[in-house]
This record gives sequence, C-alpha cells and structure tokens, in this order.
Amino acid sequence: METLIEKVVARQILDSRGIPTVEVDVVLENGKVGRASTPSGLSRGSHEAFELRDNLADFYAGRSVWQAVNNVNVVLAEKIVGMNVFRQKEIDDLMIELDGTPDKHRLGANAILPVSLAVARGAAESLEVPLYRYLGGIFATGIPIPMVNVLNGGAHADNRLDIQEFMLVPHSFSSFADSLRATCETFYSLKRILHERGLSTNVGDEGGFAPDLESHEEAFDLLIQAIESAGYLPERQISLAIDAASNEFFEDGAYYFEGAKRTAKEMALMFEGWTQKYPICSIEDGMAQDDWLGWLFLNEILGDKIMIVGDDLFASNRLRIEKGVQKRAANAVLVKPNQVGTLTETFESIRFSQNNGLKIILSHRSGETIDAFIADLSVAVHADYIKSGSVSRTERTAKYNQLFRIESDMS
Ligand code: 2PG
Ligand code: MG
Repeated sequence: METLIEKVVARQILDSRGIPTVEVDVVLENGKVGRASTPSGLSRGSHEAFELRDNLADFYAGRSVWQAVNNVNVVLAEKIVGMNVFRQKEIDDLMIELDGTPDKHRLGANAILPVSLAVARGAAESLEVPLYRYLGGIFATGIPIPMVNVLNGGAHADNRLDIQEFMLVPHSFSSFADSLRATCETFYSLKRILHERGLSTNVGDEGGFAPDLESHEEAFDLLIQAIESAGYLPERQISLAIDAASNEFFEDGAYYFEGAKRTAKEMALMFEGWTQKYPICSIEDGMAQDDWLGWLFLNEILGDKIMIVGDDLFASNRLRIEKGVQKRAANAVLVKPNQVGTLTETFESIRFSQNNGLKIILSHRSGETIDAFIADLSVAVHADYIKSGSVSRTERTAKYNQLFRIESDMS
C-alpha cells in the first residue's frame, strides 16, 4: 500500500482562548488532504513535551507560533514530502530524530504533533475509511464513557475553587447518546439551580459553569442536586469525578488548599472523606507531579475503590508511566497526545498502560480547536473514558459530536 505525500503546509490559527496554535495540511498525490491542529494546556506539568512559542513581546503577547510553523514548512516538509503516508511510525521516528532532543525542544511538539496527526488523517482519507477505523481496525467497537466537566475552577476560571474540574460521569447507560443526553439534562438543571441561587452561570475555559462558591463541598452538593432534579440517580447512574490539578497549589513540598497549608497525607485523607460522602469515582492529579510518596499513599487508601488518575504525573510519557507502575502511584492514565508529541508515542504509552492494567482516559486540553482527533483515537484504542470538557462551547462538543457520528456509523 503506497500513497505519497505531496505537500506539507502549516499555518498559524487561533485556539479557543484566542491564543495562536499550529494547523497542518498533509496533501497526498491522490489529492486527498489530512488536516490536524495542536491544542494547548494551561495547567501544564513540567514533564510535557516542549511547546515552542516565539516570545516576541509585540506579537500576540509573546505567544505567536511562527517559528513552529516555519519548522513544519521548511525542516519537516523537506524530509516528509515524498514519503508513504501509511508509514506512520517511520514518519514519526524521523521527526523525533530531526528534532534530536528528549522533549522536542528544537522543533517544538506543537510543530511535530499536527504533522503526525495530519498524516494519520490523510491516510484514512486516502482509504476512504473513518479515522477511528483506520487507527483501530475492525475490532474498534466501543465508545468510551464521557467525563464531562460542568464546574470549572483552578487555573481555568476566575473563582475561589482550588479544584480545577468537577465532572459528571454517566457510567450506567447503554449507549453513548443516552449518556450524553443525561449529562446535558443535568447540565441544564445545574444552570437553573445556579441561577435560582443568584450565582453566576458564566462559563470557564472548558465550558463548565464557574460560580464563586464558598467551598468545594458546596460544588459537590450542587452537582448531586442537579443530577436528582434532572431525574437521574447519583452514583447508580451518574457519578462524580474531579481533576484537582494539584501542581497549581503545590509549593515547597506543601499543598495550599482552601486557604490552609496541608501535607500530602492531609490532602489524601480529605479526598477519602469526600469519597465517603459523595459518589466520586475518579480523582485526577490529587497529588503534585513529583510527589511520588503522596501518590503512593493516595493510591494505597483509595486505589481499590476509585480511579486514581495521573495527568501531570505521567505527562502521557511511557517512561513516566513505567515509573508509576513500579511505584504503584496510580491506576489510571490521562492521555493527551500533545504532552508527548507524536501519534506513535501516544499509542506506545497507551499500549504499555493497558498491558499493565491501567485504565485509559483520552483527554483534550483547556486550549482547544474543533479538531476531534481524540474522539476517533479514543474509540480506536478502546479507551475506558474520554474527557473533553463541558457540553457547551463548540471546541468541546466537537469531540462528543464526533462520538455521536461514530456510534451511528457503527450501528
Ligand atoms: C487537565 C487539562 C485538561 P490543561 O489538567 O487535565 O482539562 O487542563 O489543558 O490546562 O492542562
Ligand atoms: Mg489534569
């Protein structure tokens, strides 16, 4: 099977926060085009692949990505044009080699990733099969359960909530469409309840509401109320999940949470208390990215009951996941392709995690585009869950909408 790449063209576009990012078109000899773009995180861990920004103070507040665009159009295009689009691993390996640094510092992961994804999409286009089929083959038949972020805090909102994300997890429905319907109805009730209480219904970066609440427990209470008033059963039908993104409030070995300085153990016991009071099925980044002892303790007390999810801890990096398995730090991995920089490495991290019994959550970033690649990828790799923000804002619903399409394509 051979279809040659004729052109690779990158350009600067805007993400959902109005920040520049890179979009790439991979044009094939048969006229088909694969297009992909890079998302961008705000609560970023330091183990992620490097995001190259121009740092020119007078342009886009230093955030333009013209250098990354240029790296695609000049450095990468020169080598990739003429290659066979079906040789994904060869192309990814070549880009890794051309970059030559462990974290893609020279060319930028934001240059390499959209090429990698656009190559895969081009290949699928060329075969005229859906992307999830191309990536996952005939046994890609399940849709992951969505984890829908309906209340935003932390770095994603302008309120006092230290926890970054409060998610609804509709785990008991027989189809993706039904899961999302229940989530949307709960989202509408939540809006009504917030409004009735005189709280803001403006949304944060990921489309969830961002009210200024007194405490985190108030957030859980609101969610339970919203689930019930939408006619669903908390725990039986819809559970809760959080992303603490605790790097954001970790400093000099301590967690500064709800106005108090706390140890890892105190944090873990607080989480345990919450899980006894509320139907919480998953805690992401409950500990900071290098607080291995904190992770071990948390996983020890809660790991057999709920998901303990590593995001900044693992940065989707296979070596970090390997260390996490050895240290028994977590039982689930949040996978974000741009944390590692190529599709091949993303697959390797997922495969390794699955072989070691870790659950997989495919994830968006807080700065997104309408590219729904992760939706197809989540089906292809049999991910357990997908996290793509709220059921509002088109860059978030783009992923859920793609899953609606995939589900109807399968039936
Ligand atoms: C996270 C992500 C996505 P960001 O922490 O899981 O929700 O946020 O992209 O800002 O790192
Ligand atoms: Mg996270």
